[in-house]
Amino acid sequence: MKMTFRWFGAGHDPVKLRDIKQIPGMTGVVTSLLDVPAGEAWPMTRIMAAKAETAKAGLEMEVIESVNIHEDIKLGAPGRDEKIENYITTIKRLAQVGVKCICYNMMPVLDWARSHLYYDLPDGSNTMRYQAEFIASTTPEELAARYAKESDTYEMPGWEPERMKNIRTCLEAYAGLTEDDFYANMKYFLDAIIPHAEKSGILMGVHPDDPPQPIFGLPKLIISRENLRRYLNLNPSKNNGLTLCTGSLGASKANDVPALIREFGAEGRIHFAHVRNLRFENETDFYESAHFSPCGSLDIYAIMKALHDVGFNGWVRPDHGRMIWDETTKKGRPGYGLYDRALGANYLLGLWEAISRGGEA
Ligand SMILES: [Mn+2]
Repeated sequence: MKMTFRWFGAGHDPVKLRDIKQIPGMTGVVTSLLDVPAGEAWPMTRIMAAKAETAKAGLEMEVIESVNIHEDIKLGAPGRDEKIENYITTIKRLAQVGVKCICYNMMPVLDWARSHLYYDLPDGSNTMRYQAEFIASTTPEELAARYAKESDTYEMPGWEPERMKNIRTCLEAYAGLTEDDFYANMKYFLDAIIPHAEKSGILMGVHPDDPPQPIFGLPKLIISRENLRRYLNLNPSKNNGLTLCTGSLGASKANDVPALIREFGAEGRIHFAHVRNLRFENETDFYESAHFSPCGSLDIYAIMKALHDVGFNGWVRPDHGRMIWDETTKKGRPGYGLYDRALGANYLLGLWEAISRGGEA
């Protein structure tokens, strides 16, 4: 298991590479080129610059999150072939600089959604929260405006003003799409890219939908054991695998996260893991808690034990954390402060060491 840390890139992240390097056990960053629009090939010069910058800080760049999928691909719209070709070009270029894993998602239109970005907890920290009733009573435009206002320093990936301009057209396009159509479009994409991922030695890890329930009438597919299985079966190559996100899958009470890890991990289909905790407030609502098991509703020990037992040797990153200490007054990227994720990483490493050395005198 390799511990990594998400870093949004110079100019896009208040967290410095040097600070990440100082976290014990940290091997590398999971980064992206946020400003390259979905559907375009990533420029080689930019990829090489990101690689050089992380290498200079003594960190690896083996995992990229995300290379986003253009809506034309998800919708099976005319123009998808060109975007798929560009995706293949990006895969090949990333492989050239030593990238080994690409995380992406198939969420329609919106990458993720929360009702609150900075929800105050009684201890003075703040965190992201999901309230189904709030989401149901608002519109994507209102939510985007709220995110922009609350988080005025950084654009939220998936909620960029540019994307919001076309939101109505996108929502309407999905209204005519059946679940079978959606899977057929995903298969078309996978069958095109996976042979190239195999040749390039790139492991593709689809991230589950977050949250695991339909919002704004959009279909949500990658949310359950059955659908994860269906997605993997679309293309049986081992390179077609999962980014196992405990917080996304765990936000549905129907999912037994350690059992999912044991099932898909034993088949070698989990390439990358996001580990975070959340606390349920009722059947659907939750806030993102500290990683330590007693702080939330997920059993993080059982999750790390399952990863260990299936011989997981991919990358882990602590997923979202709270804003704590002096970060509560600065508007960092919601979920992506330095401190709580650093604490989380070392908690996960501590569990891993104890599990690995279990039984030693
Ligand atoms: Mn995640």
